[in-house]
Amino acid sequence: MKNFEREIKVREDTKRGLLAVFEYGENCPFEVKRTYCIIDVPEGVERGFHAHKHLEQICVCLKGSCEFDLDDGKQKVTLRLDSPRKGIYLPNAIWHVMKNFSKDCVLLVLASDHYDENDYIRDYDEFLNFIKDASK
Ligand code: T46
Repeated sequence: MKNFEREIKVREDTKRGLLAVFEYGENCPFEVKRTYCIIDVPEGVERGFHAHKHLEQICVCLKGSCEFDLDDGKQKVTLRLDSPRKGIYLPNAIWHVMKNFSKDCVLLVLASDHYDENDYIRDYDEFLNFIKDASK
């Protein structure tokens, strides 16, 4: 299983607070074409349930916490995000579910490309076939 966890570069002092940096070639392996935020997720709601054909993303909880179930078709892992110092690098072809959002969770996502619904695989069996075809 790949290592999805990434350390986010922060500049912090007690007088002025924290500044988190995402920099292409440093801690972000792609040029960012889109960013979006997920906030105010009601208790118990789970999101995701898809994989991307090509898209790469970095996910960071700027506030609060949430968990990611990650599945590469062979192995599964659950990672918790609870600090702006920690990120998840989400490459393509990883089935992901986001869950256990805290009430105050602000999830920031940096994406390598524009929004394209055709890049989503929203059916798990289709995802497994995609993985199989990609490894041929
Ligand atoms: C992902 C995880 C981590 C847009 O119109 N533009 C956008 O940039 C995005 C991200 C979504 N949308 C639309 C598509 C849906 O009608 O917003 C609606 C909600 O999207 P979705 O149900 O895909 O949201 P999540 O939270 O399940 O997944 C999101 C991203 O869509 C996805 O790429 O990897 O966060």
